[in-house]
Amino acid sequence: MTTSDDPRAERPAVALSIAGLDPSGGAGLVADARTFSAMGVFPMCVAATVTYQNTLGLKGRYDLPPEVVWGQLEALFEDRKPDAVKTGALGSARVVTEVARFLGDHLAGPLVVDPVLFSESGGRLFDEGAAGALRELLLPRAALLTPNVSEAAVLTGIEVWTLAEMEAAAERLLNMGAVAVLVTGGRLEEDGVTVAVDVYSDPDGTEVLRSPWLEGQSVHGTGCVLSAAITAALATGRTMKEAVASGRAFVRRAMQCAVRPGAGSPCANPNP
Ligand code: PXL
Repeated sequence: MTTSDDPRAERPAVALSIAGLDPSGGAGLVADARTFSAMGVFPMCVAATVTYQNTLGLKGRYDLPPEVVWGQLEALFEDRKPDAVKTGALGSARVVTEVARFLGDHLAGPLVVDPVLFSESGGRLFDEGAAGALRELLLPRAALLTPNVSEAAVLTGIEVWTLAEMEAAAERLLNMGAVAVLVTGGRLEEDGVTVAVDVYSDPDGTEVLRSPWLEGQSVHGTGCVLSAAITAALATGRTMKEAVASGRAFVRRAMQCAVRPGAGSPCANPNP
C-alpha cells in the first residue's frame, strides 16, 4: 500500500463529473468515469440523480436531495479541487441551483456543461423548471456548453435543425453567457453524402466541424463520452479548441467500437 508521502504516489490530473447514474453503464457517471480513465485522468464522480434504466430504455428517475449533492461536493473540494469539472443530468431545478451555487464559490478549473435534458429513448432527465435554472445559473459559468440540436432548441427557444439554425443557436447561447458553445448532432446531406456536423462558437468566431456519418443504430452515451473527453483534455491543460478536437476524435472511436451489453441499444465504448 502507498501512503501520502510515498514517492511512487504521483498526483494525477483529476476530472470531476456531476451527473446521473445510468446503472446499465452506457451513459452518465459510468461513461464519464470510463472516459476520464481512458484519457489518463483520475475520475471523481458526484451523483445528482439516479435513473432506473437498462439498454432498452429509461423507466424512471430519483433526484437526490440537494443537500446530498452538496455534501458530496463539499467533501471532495475540501480535499482536492478537480482540474476540470463537467455537469451532466442533474434532474431537478433545486439540484441545478445548489450545484451552480457551490461551483460559484469553489470552482478552480474550467467547467463543461452538458445540458442533458432527454435520454436517447426520449425519457425526461430534467424537471420542467430545471432547463430554466440551467440556462440562468449554470450556463453563465460554463467554459463550454455542449447541447445537441434538441437541447439547443429548448435552451434558445428557436428551432434548431439546419446548419444556419445550429449557427444561430450557438451564437445565442454564447450571448447568454457561455464562454464557448459546441452544438452537436447535426446531420446534413452534402453532394449526396450524409455528413455529421457540429458547430463550435467562441468569441473568435463560429466554425462548422464535419465528419463522415457513421451508419447504424443510434449509439447510447455519445453525448456523455464527448463532453467527458473534452473535460479530461481540459484537465490536462489543453486549450479549448484542442480539447474539442480530441473529444470529437475520442467519441468517434468510442462509437466505432460500440458494444451491446444488453438486449437494447449499443453503447459507446471508451475502453475498446
Ligand atoms: O445520454 C444522456 C444521458 C446522460 N446521463 C444519464 C442518462 C442519459 C441517457 O439515458 O441516463 C444518467
